[in-house]
Amino acid sequence: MSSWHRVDAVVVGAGFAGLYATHLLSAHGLSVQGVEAGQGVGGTWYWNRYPGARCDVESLDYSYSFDDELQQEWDWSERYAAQPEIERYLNHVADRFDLRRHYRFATRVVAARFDEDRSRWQVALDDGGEVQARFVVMATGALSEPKVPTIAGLDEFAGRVVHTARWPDDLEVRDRRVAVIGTGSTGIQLVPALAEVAAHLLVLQRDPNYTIPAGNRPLSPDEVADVKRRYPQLRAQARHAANGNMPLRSYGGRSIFDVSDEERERVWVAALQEGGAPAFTRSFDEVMVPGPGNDLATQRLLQLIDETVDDPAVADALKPRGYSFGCKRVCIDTGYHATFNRPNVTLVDLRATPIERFDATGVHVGGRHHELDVVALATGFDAMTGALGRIEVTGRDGLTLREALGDGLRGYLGLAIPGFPNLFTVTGPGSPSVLANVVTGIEQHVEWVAACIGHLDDHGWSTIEADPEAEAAWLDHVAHLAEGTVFTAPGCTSWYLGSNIAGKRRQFVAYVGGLGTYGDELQRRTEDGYRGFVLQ
Ligand code: N01
Repeated sequence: MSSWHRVDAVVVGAGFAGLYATHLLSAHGLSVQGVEAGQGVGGTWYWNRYPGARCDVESLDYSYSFDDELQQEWDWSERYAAQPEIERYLNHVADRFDLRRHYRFATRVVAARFDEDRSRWQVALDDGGEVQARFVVMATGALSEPKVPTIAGLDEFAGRVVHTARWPDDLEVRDRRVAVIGTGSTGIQLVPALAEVAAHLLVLQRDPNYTIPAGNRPLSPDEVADVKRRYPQLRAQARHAANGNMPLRSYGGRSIFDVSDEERERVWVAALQEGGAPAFTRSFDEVMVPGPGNDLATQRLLQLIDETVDDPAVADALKPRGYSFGCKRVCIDTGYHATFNRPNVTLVDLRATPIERFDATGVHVGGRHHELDVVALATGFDAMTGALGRIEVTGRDGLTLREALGDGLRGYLGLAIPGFPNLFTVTGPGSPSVLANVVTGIEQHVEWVAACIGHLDDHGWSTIEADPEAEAAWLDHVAHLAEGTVFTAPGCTSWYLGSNIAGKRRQFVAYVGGLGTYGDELQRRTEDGYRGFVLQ
């Protein structure tokens, strides 16, 4: 690449958000330079290649809606697609819309500086290349910056240590002695898959999680055809739904206190058999509302552990304590608790016996030494702001994004941060993002960004920037909506609240009011002359 390469827009990332942004902006006649750290497209679905990786939104729903031919021609094989299938899908999308030609792969954006005189971003790449662009679209993902904990002696361990979000293709786990640290959504998927092949699996668990059976299964040709026939209507409904999902099934709509204990149990047995989060979370109106209904749901999921796990002491150790169902992101699983009945799986409750230290050959914990070949860190992410803070972004008056973020969240509508003109965040902090079907949220944001750029051009504006007062009011509104919900209940800690990262302020990351309501709000503010933004 020549020293200065000029384009209209730089798009950072080639996941669902980056690919669609690149497609739509170039379809609108803009020149686009995409930059992606991975060797290929996929984003989350490129990096998270660990055994068992699978989406928890149904595949017919967790896919682009912007092109009807695309959704008609692609056939998903399972109710919940596994990582290789989603990666294949995104490769298909990249080929179909000829998106690779816009990208530099295996390249990172290391810095971006706003040149106030020219109203241009100067974007520096780690291969020495530099790009000058009017717009920067941060399609960097909410959960893309791995959290690697510091654990005594782990750097002395002579075997392989891998984070699940950087799982190497050449890692051999068959017939090996493997330890997993972390039992969130990732660990809960990884553990059953590893147990099938490893000689021995040691699960090092700090906080256990509540989990609901996924009920994954092959999709029948009839149900695929039925959804494809109804796609236009279902996708439109998803855009207005609180969770951004298509109404593939109907749930609940009644109070848990209007039914007998027997009826409640009948509904929950059916929900757990059907599988998937919504069947349970939406079975009754109060399941996800702090109080007695949520308490009953919590008790039912604890009972499920007792029903599944043979050894009562192991069952007890697998039970979450001190927080209720719904506080952390709801996990869905395929045989997670039953895995602990296998003879080759050992659970260590780190709440009772913390890790003493690792050494060259394994780990000392609970007064025992366990020999290991592989340590898998399913320890999560520096969510929402981690990937943004990693890039040296400098906006107006030398303000850096890292300074602007400080110990918390920034962002107006999850789209823009004051002081950083013409820089957009896709599904950023304070938007529904991680609480909704993120593909629906991505389409909503990317389409807004493309229309916004069109508006600037049509009216001769050179920059758009979030107003600090509008941002502060929006973040207050986001925090206010989260108050009194299951996500912020007393005793609750989660990456949703930033509490997995030392030094982060406790602050809920997403807009709880629902994707449809958010979309209406966004539209009103846009039609009201881009209220809350400054156009120059
Ligand atoms: O990460 P997490 P994740 N010592 O932060 C433990 C999405 N996702 O990768 O809770 C010991 O939830 C930590 O313990 P504790 C989804 O949105 C989706 O699992 O801090 N343990 C916890 O158990 C999800 O919510 C899908 O006590 C340590 C775990 O590591 C999000 O990604 C699949 C530790 C981290 O759990 C993140 O999930 C996978 C330490 N020092 C992920 N540090 C699907 O679509 C951390 N832990 C299905």
